[in-house]
Amino acid sequence: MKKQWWHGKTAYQIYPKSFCDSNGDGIGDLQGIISKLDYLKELGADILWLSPIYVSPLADQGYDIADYYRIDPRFGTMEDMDELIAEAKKRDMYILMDLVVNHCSDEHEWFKKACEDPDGKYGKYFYIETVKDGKLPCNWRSYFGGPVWDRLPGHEDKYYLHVFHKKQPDLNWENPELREEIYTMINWWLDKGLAGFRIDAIINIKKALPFKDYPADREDGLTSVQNMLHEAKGVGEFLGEMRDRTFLPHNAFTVGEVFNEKEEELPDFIGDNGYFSSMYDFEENIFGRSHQGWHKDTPITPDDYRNCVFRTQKKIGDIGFISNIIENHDEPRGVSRYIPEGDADDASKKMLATLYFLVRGLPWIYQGQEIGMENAPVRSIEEVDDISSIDEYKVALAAGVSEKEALHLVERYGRDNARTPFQWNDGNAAGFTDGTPWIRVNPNYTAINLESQRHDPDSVYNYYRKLIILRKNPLYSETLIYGELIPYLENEHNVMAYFRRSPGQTILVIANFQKERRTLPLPSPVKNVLLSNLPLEAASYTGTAVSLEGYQAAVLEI
Ligand code: TEU
Ligand code: CA
Repeated sequence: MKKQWWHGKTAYQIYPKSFCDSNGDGIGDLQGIISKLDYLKELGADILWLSPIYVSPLADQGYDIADYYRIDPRFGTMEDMDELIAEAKKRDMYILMDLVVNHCSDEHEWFKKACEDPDGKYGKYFYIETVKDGKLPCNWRSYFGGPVWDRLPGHEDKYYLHVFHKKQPDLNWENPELREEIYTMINWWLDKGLAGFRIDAIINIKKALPFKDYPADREDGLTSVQNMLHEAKGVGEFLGEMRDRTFLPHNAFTVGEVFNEKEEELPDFIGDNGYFSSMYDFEENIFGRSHQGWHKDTPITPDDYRNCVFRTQKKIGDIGFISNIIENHDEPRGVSRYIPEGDADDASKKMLATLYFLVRGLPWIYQGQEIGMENAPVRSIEEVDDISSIDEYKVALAAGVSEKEALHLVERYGRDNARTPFQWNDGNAAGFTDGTPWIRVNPNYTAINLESQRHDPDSVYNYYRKLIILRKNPLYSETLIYGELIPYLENEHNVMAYFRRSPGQTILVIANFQKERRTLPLPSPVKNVLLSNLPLEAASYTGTAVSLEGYQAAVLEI
């Protein structure tokens, strides 16, 4: 694998709507982000990905774009965007935007024109089918519930495809004219100085055609889109064309949101000449998921988490550089998901940080993760914003789950968990806004906020800073960035440990992933303790073993 400029960086995801509100309207915005660039620099973030801020009706919080060339006034202006790019550059930071091109908004000009003339130029930008006797072209289920077909506004017998929300009509990538529109837009943004993109839901752009039913996987007679994706062939033709027409000529950094990739295609996706620079590891995220819905999901244990991480590491090997996360704007907070219920505290949060941050690949921090933000309680479905959660809540109730349990599922898995405002301090709305926040603030903001951690050397925040500094430390960076990852004690219950090995240097990352203390064997004496989330006295590690407190992690040069 060729070395790249970004391999030693730290990446950070900003969900603009919930990051920092600069004008008191309760919605995070670009000027808010600009005002926090020095904070992000202090943390050690280098690459910043912004979730969508384009013009949008926000049916799916901006992942439904109505104008790819304009910033939504709620978030600011194009001048603000240019200022952010310029200010980031001054700080040696890189800005990525979200490339959402599997679909646009039903309020996009293209879709409006398609409704006027379904058989014309713009009708061909979408999948529009004539439906006779009410039989839909296929029985796929939208990711957000219900059929993927809705009637085309103004037409009785025409339906359009949307694998996501009905306000997100799928763009027809089989149409070269549509693809040209996309490439022009991408180049326009890259010419403005963007460092690249995070690429949304991109595996969905290639459908298995012609449309056909797959065996129903629920009582509703519908089937998960993923059953179709397994059969879809040729996505690489589109991805390779997009890379060659846009990313490559700009030497852009790109990271794909890829689910359902085929293992044999990994070199094509993230190899040295891959479609993307990187892609996210979602093994931990999809673990235990059921097509039946959240009420049938299997919660993940520490051993499951470890096995998922190692499965990805084994799969990727030296093919490319995977992007590692514990959460994002679609997922619950990592510390609430991967640490056994009731055990999330500063020590265990730092342990989890150590484990994911030092595996091979590009480490990503999602806004608020660096201060240990947790899932938020849900009192009623009325206070839930996430369309995915609302659908899953209904599915659970329909399956006979009690309302209390259905709400608990939303607390456990809902996307609002990652979208409650960043907790800057213990003031009004956690310092996120001087106004009324668009979404409820996690009531634990008085205990978990940046201000209370920033100057505390033992805080979760400063532990993340130590991790970032360690990974960039020239004494260890070659090993921590490029060193081979070799699992250690991988069948030991509630242990996660791995070597990072480069010629002449071996670093052991070892964690006791449970409350009870334990002593674990060491393969050779400790030369240096590089980091630990709890005090690690010399007496606790001899040549043959190391004693670890509950949820203690240690990074040891051996
Ligand atoms: O998510 C793509 C995706 O895989 C979704 O099916 C995801 O599993 C779902 O959102 C979980 O509820 C991307 C974006 O990250 C997400 O925020 C958008 O809602 C979605 O695409 C549509 O753009
Ligand atoms: Ca605002």
